[in-house]
Amino acid sequence: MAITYDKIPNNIDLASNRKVQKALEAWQPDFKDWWMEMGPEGFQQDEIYLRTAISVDSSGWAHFDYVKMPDYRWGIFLTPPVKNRKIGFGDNAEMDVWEQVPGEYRKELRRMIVTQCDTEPASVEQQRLLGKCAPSLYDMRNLFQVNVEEGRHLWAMVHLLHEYFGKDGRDEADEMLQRRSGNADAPRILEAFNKPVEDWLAFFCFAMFMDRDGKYQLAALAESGFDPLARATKFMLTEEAHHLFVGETGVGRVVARTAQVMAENPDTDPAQLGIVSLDIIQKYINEWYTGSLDLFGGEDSSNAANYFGAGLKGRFQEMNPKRFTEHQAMDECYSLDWMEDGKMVSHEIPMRRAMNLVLRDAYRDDCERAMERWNNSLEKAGLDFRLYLPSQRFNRRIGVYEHQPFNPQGKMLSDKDYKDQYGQWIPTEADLDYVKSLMVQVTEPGHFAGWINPPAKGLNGQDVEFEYVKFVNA
Ligand code: BYC
Ligand code: FE
Ligand code: FE
Repeated sequence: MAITYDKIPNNIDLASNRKVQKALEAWQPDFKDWWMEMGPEGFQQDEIYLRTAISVDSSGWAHFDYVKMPDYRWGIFLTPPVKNRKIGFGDNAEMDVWEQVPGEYRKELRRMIVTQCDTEPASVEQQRLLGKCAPSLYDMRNLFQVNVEEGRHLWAMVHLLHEYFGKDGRDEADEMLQRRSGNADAPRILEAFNKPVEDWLAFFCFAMFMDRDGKYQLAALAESGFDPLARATKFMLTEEAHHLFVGETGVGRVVARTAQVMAENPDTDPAQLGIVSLDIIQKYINEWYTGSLDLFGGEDSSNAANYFGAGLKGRFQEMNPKRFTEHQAMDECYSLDWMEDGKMVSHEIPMRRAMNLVLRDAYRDDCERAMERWNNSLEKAGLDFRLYLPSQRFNRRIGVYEHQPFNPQGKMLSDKDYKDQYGQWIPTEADLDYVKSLMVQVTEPGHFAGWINPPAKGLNGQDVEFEYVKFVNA
């Protein structure tokens, strides 16, 4: 499917749909204003080595060149339609997929699309100051790549709102540019998208854990019986893979650096060595991983059951027969323990109501795999320390464990013990200040801040020493 480069790059033949084209063209200047106000601060005139989608087939969608961020071609790209596609699961299974919003599920679809959409600009807002303390040009470029693509994901979802939800959709699209991460009066919808990402370890954890939640949510929506949503999210996933790479290898490079320096200086305090201690890295993992668990919603959820039953949101790789051969999920249960009347009680959740959990389990397994990789570098350095994912009960703000004093091992403590020990598990002000003190901007090509290793190789076949960002005033 060819992409046309009119005012709004697209592969949906926008020119033949004048009404939607006009609505989106009216939205575009507001998007650009938002980008200049809330996008990466201070680098809008610089030349960034970015990839841009120029076609949607797997071979040619990523075109690399120097681009000023405001000139990035944000556009609307859907994966090609699958002929005669049928709804794969739930009560409407085997019916033709919907090309228009089915009236009976309009509210649910609108809500899911709005929630998904809102996270995309939110993340750009959260990360807007990080360029100023990027540990290398390579990393700075990756940050900006992630940012422009999240901007494009906003476009992808706004297109759905404009094309399929009429006036309501246009109003929702306008509000996307009015809410602000962390703003008391008009915050972003999901709580975790309201805290600023203030240092690069937090950014790497964000891309590792939050963007990975995004991957699983998008994958669940890519199974949707509402075909335009499935096709939009499928293409977003191809871009998302790089964000996860940035997060996983980013944390991995910090872990490897710490391991290496500690192995060389076994008796020195990491703070004297200008590296992030493994304790602090574990605290960051605790904070961002538990925050990401909340993004899956409650463990026992009637919303999730409705979405699955209607065929709107599936499981991860729902149609992969190696994962699922049965697409009704009617007769099984998911057992889970939680507190009731002061005791841990085993509960049987009907499987459809446990769909947030089922999706989250696939996510957790994916995170465990990354954890093993990071631990490999600790093992190689001869260190005994191992990083781990905390219990699902720890530090939760949503669901059956919310606001209960469980420790990272999942054991319930007294409120006092919990409060006293919290700073051993979650970064304290002092930890955050220390990590911030390490953040210095490094702009010499091929050079890296001392707290992080260089990557194994450069991007798109370029050397690590490549000039990934060219400053106009340099
Ligand atoms: N914060 O039935 P429940 C991404 C509310 S990230 C605040 O348990 P449900 C990205 C809920 O609204 C992926 N409120 O949950 C990453 C409900 O309210 P009502 C974003 C929350 O609905 C990095 C009540 O609690 N995509 O793409 O099954 C960079 C009970 O809810 C939260 C999506 O989220 C929360 N965390 O699941 C850039 C996909 N959780 O009805 C981008 C679309 C729940 O009582 N969204 N509540 O008023 C969804 O599928 C669902 O809305 C959720 C929640 C999975 C988020
Ligand atoms: Fe995204
Ligand atoms: Fe992302």
